[in-house]
Amino acid sequence: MIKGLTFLHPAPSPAHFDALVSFFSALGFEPGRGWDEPPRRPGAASRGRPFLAPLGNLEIVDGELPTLSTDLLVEVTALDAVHEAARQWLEKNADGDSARARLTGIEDTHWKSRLFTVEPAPGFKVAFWEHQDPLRGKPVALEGDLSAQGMRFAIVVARWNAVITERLLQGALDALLRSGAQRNDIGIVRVPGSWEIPGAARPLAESKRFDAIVALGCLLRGDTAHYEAIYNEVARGIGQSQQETGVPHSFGVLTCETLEQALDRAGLKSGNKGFEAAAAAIEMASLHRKLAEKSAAAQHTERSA
Ligand code: DLZ
Repeated sequence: MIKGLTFLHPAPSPAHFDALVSFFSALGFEPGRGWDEPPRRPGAASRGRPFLAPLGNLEIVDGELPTLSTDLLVEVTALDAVHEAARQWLEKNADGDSARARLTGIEDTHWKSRLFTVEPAPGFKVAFWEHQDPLRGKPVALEGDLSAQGMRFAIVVARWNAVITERLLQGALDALLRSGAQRNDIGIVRVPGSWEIPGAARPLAESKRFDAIVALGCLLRGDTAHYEAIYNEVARGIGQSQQETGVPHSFGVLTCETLEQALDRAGLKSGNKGFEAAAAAIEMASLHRKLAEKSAAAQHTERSA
């Protein structure tokens, strides 16, 4: 089974290597697992730094090639932002005239795309391009996006283990506000403990005033008698409220062995699960809107047929 393509670029000098690693990092490539080999003969140490792309393809061309003299073609979304990142990188890493000469403007191609080329290290040219149709080559799938503009959310947060749940709440608010929700469109409801979350989430969902509900709590196994029973009931209650009201509910109830683990998941080492729960709520609210629009359009077509 074919797994991927690797394009090897031998850097002619350590400075060239460092420049290219810095350039591709600055442009947002995901770094892969690098390697450093000790010398097998004097002076012959080697190192590699892979940069990953979600897709790659090997293109065999017959006939006239697109008029490009670059070593690598990188397809991107948001070409203007990539161009700006390349400009800034050159500004920092090359002197004025050379920086300008090593970056072209964005131009239209004859293959329905826009493209620019950049030379991050002398002799190595990369072309970045974006197709005019952003959906080209994308599998057709309906999915929610992460804009919360014009949406209303209710956050139900348990007071038990408040040192954790307040951090989850801050993470959730951060995600909602950064995604375009207005502060007045976010309701916060506090309940004594996780056990009570479904009891508040359900009437909030039934009110149909909110596009999604975010549930936040923290159960610590060591400190919680009947931990499994409480957890199961909270999960069941939130799930049931979601299924029976049709309003998306996201699950931001931590279940941890220790306080330290919970702290890690509330903004220290392992992200902030409140932020993640709010992001999931936004995506599902957006998906619900799209599904509703789709079904309204289908009904309209049926009626007029
Ligand atoms: C009672 C209790 C215990 C022991 N542990 C937790 C916990 O770790 N996390 C949590 O959110 N709530 C806990 N609670 C409180 C219950 O969820 C509930 O609020 C009380 O039993 C009152 O009904």
